[in-house]
Amino acid sequence: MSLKSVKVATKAYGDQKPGTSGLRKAVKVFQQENYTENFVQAILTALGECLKGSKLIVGGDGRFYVREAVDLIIKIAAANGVSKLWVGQDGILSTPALSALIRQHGATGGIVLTASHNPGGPDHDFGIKFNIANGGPAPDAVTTNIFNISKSLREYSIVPDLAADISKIGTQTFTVDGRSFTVEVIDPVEDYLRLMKEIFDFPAIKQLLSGAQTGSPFKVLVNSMNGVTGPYVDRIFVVELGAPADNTVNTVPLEDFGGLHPDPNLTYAAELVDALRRGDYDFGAAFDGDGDRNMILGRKAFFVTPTDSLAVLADNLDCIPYFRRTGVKGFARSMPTGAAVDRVAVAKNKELFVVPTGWKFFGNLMDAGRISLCGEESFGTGSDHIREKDGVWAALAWLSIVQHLGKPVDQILRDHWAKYGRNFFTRYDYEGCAVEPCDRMMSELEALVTAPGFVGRQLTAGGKSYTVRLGDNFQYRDPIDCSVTTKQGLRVLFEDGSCLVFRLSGTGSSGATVRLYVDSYEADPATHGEDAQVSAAAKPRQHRAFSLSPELAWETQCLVICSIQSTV
Ligand code: G16
Repeated sequence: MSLKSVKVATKAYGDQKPGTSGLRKAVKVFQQENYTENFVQAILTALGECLKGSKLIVGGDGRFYVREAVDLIIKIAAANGVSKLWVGQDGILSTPALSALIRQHGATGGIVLTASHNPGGPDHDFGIKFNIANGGPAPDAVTTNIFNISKSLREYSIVPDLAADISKIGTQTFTVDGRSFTVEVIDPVEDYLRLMKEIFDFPAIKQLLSGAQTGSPFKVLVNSMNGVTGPYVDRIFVVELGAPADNTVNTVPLEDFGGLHPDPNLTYAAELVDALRRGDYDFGAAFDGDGDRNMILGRKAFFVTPTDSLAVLADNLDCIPYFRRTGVKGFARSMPTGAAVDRVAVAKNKELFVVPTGWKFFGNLMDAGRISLCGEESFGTGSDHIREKDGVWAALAWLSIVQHLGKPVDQILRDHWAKYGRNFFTRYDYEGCAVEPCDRMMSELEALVTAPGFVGRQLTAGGKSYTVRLGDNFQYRDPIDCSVTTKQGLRVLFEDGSCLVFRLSGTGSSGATVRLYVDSYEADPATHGEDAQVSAAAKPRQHRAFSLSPELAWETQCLVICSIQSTV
């Protein structure tokens, strides 16, 4: 059947500015007349000369509105001269799997439909993100171009009568305006599984889980939080690695995540924490809605902070066949992430890069062969096997290390701290604030930390003195393309390596979220057994290191608290 595209007049929206990772808004915003259509058209127009004949991967985390969005993308892509789309069956693709598919097929890019760890459902969030040909999130120059196009859009092109069936695996070919247009519906798991089998030693992990290695089974509990990782987890952990079926839970992707907030941390993955505290599991893992974030627990819910996870992985990458083949290059972390990995880099004589928050900043370093591993405090860990962070990969990497070292998770951490010292890392989130007072607070704080005389000030807390080494608003110059990104968060670095960071979140769907990150370093083994994790609801003054006494803590807390009070 021969189909024709039409042009539809539209009015531009002024708010389609992608944040840290794509455009994230309430579902109801995307459901406004032509809102989704406009943004998809802006993404395609931004491809410029690459658009005609381009090939894209499309999929999402299964949340509410993914199916509608996939249908629109197919119709709009066909009208814009895209030649082929690979679409996950039923619109399902984890973010890491989509990144892998872009690279495997040499696609022009991909469109990821997710609001990541934000709740889903008609009254919650949706998101659209564009990934470039290396498989990673589009860099700032691309997203700025998309935003600029969206602001002056007057029409979009669509093939209203094109009906592709995304429920069945197979290829459908259409003739649109005399050109051929193909939609290939693919199994979401198959290619990703093949990649994982190339990276990890599956038979060795299987032996660990079954007990063939030590004489008793190593019991895992994996919680997909009703997000997209369910089909991947069931296939990998149960079918391939032989874990009992009841060791994976919440593995059916649901449009509203079954009411869960699919963010794998101690607060929102409490079900996993409780199960590990009660049960006799050796290992727990949870993933977020789109499968790029991970949380790792050991016996009795021993919590591995993302900061420690990155450092331990860096220290043990040679346990993993992929890195034995490729060699271990450098490491990278986002600026607010605790500095534990820095010490590993020094010990191993590897390059270490500190980039702004956002996975997109790791892409160039990976493409240039400068880093093998990177991570963020926001429960993201990944390697250069793809260009997104990868939750399931992180769990398999940890199991590889446990298998190789023959030690449980908690022992691996204690040994790591004994060797390198320990970074106590905590993050405090102030959500749902009004934008203007938060912006004002950040300006006032910036004036404080960059004032003459701030460097060298002695601050005492918890009986310990900290000397300010640097106060700034973090700026990053990409060592590969030399692009400069400014105003990425306020830093106060101390001479012993401890650090305070303030920044505004770039992933919220409305209002402002203030994040305060505290990283304090302890070399003294007597302190290493202390609990790093203060309740997520705790105020900064409860933190063990930076309590009320020093001027800095007092001033910053007042500013944060005043700003929050002025919003209620
Ligand atoms: C996204 C990015 C991450 C980043 C995080 C920060 O995560 O992909 O690289 O660390 O946002 O979020 P915020 O700006 O709120 O601190 P995700 O998992 O939401 O895509």
